[in-house]
Amino acid sequence: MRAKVVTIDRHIIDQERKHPGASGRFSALLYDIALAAKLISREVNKAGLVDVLGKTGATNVQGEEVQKLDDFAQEVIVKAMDHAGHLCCMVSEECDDIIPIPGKFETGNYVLLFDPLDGSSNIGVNVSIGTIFSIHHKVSPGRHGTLEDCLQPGSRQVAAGYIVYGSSTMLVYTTGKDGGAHGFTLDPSIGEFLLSHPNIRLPEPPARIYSVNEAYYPRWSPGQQRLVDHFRGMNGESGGGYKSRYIGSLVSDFHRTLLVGGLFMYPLEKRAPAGKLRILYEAAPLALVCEAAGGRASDGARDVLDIVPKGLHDRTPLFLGSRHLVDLAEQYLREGSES
Ligand code: P6P
Repeated sequence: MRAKVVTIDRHIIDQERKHPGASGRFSALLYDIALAAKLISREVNKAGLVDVLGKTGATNVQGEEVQKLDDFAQEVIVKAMDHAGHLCCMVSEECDDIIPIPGKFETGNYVLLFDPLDGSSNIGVNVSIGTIFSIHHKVSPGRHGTLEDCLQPGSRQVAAGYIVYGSSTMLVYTTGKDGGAHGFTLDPSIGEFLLSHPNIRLPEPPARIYSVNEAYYPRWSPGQQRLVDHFRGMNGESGGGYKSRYIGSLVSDFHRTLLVGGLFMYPLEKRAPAGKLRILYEAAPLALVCEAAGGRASDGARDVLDIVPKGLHDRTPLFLGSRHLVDLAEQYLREGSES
């Protein structure tokens, strides 16, 4: 029997109906994110055809060269989200400080935190890239968002998700553990995100895949080295039989992990003592999606969702994926620190 066609708008309305008294503001916020995703997808998918490649010469807070598509994605999201009255402020990887809602627009009770185009160094070589978003409730008094509204633990997110611009454009979102994680594939011929992956669950048993940049092996902790030795089946370790898959684009590496299982790692290392990936708009939103799909997300010692960041661009080590593999990583790191 043919599966029914469910657009993301229909899905959001159905989800909203499960929350009597919902204002509809939150649903409208998700529609606007889907709209921004369609606009970014259109540009990303023709990047090689028009002069959108190349660098603007500017650098962002991370000191990374900003590619023109980064600028475009940043601008699309801000302009799609700043005037609808849902938000009290925004936070972006591309901006040092909080992005306020212009005084001429109505403000709302949500905070949007996002990485407009993660993995942008891959744009020029046609490797999949992505947008990551996180939504919190406003907690401070007054109309405008403050640091207090932004620096919240990931466990308080009301929704989170990502868009991966790959062989197809997919949007995956969750409204938290009980809401499940759902994937929508963009049909560019009608400009609609259609439900293609309802209730995503990390498979058990997971694929025997570990994902990490092994070039940093010499700079890892002893526990991290022994963990990867285990996956490689070295030194008579009981492990082995794993494959290594590392794209170097967080959204792509996570999306594969979410669909087939395995373990994605970006551990700390001597040159990145706090890790590389940012808490608010990378680790925490992907952690919410991962946990909603039955997986786990850790910084190597504790749940990512419990971390309370001190700064907008704070970083964390990240272990994301199949529950028992994240547990195993914590075990090796704990034993490594005790030896
Ligand atoms: P490395 C891309 O620049 C990014 O922020 C993530 O998308 C990706 O997971 C990571 O950096 C790759 O970092 O050090 O392995 O090149």
